[in-house]
Amino acid sequence: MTTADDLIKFAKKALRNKKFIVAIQREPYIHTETPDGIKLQKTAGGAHILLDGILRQIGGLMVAIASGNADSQVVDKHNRVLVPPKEKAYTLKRIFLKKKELDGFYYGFANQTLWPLCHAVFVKPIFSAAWWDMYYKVNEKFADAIIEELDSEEAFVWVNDYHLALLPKMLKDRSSKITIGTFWHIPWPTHEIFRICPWRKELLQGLLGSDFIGFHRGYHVDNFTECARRELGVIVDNEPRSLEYGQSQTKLANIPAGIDYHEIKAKLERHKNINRRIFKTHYGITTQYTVIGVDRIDYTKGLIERLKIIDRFLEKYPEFQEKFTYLSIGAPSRIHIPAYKALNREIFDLVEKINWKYSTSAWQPIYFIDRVLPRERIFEYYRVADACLVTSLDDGMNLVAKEYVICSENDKGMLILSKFTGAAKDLKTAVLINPYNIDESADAMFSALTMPKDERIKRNKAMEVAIKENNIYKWAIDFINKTFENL
Ligand code: GDG
Repeated sequence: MTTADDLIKFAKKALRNKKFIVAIQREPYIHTETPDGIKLQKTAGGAHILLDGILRQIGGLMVAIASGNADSQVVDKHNRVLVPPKEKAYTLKRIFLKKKELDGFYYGFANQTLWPLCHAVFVKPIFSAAWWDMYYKVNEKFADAIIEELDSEEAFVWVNDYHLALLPKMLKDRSSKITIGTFWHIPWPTHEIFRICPWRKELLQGLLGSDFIGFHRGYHVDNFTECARRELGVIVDNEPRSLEYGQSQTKLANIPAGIDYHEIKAKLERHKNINRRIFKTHYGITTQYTVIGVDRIDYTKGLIERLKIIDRFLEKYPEFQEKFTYLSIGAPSRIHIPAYKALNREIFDLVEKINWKYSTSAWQPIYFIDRVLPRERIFEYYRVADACLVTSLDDGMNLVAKEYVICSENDKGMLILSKFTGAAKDLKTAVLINPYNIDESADAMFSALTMPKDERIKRNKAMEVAIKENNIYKWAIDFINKTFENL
């Protein structure tokens, strides 16, 4: 199994004489004003938490957008601050955006154009020239911030995700001393979908500034290749996959992201006395079965379908009424976007409807907690929940699925996982569902909750081995290796 030490040793060798820079939209630490002074908070979420874990091990620089209301008060004149406060393991360089820039770049182009364009969930992307201009401008700000940090030395820049598709080319155009690896954390659509985007060529050209582009799954690699071939006429080499475009060569591969197995296990060790009473203490839940869901509140996560599955499950298996609770931890996300506002309302209405349909004076089937909880708390809930429901309609990977498997006890928990997550390819022994098929998914929930202990242990062990082997450190090593291969 690959460890943090392996990554440190590997990075020291591979990145010798090179500055390590991570470019990512979201910062993992924010500074906020409180009555007791400025406090530091860790933000919730996916990709930036993975990259924080890596930077804490090997050091370097992270460039990200400032989002805390006291962020500007703690940075130096180059907008830098050392994080985390005790370890001071790496430098966080913040980019400060005006509201108009954030609106166009983040709430506009990134999350109302690219996000729905890349996820097959039938939400129409919105194309706005004003948003595109802001997206371009903010990508340039990232390029400026990175170039400002470079002197004569060479650098390796790890670009993250759909917010920064133009950055690789912008960097390559300005410096020949930068090697760029880009990881695209969300799906890449088929050409039939991608071709509707007015800026499709610019997006592809931007990304092809990378020496390497990583995706979670092979079909994302294939879709990207097909888009680049049909839009830009790139020459495709398949062994290994690389695209030749003008003078540039970009390698592509799928490198499914892992999680920090050790960090989570160590955190759990400190909470090993937790038992099911935690649900009673925190929410008054006393039922025999508790099923958990943990997500950003996003239409890609299939939250409406999930509620319908629970409704159908209680209808079809009435013996579970009063014995079953679904606890949903839903972190509010992108709340300024109309589609997300509507989703929140729809969830609220459906929860109320289902609770009204089944509840008795002593029981309600659904608890929906719409706020961000501390990470440790989520791990405690994972540990004791009887099942975890992941119902994404399309998802690059889904880290929650992996976290749940390693936190839950092998003989008790069971993951019910949408086939449409990248994680489903790594966690083949989960109970796999098509979340659009409500009836079958309700049956799957029944079989997960009533599964014989032996089978449960066997399935969980197989998943645990896969997660342990393909952990975050292996992912990072593979990513860096692929970027420098044949250079
Ligand atoms: C993108 C891609 C890909 C959730 N609620 C709270 C909280 N979380 C944490 C979970 C998990 C993370 O957020 C969510 O990760 P996902 O992978 O499920 O989803 P996205 O945010 O959509 O991430 C995705 C990922 O990038 C990485 O490549 O897997 O496909 O869409 O870690 O535990 N954390 C805390 N409080 C909460 O309330 N602290």
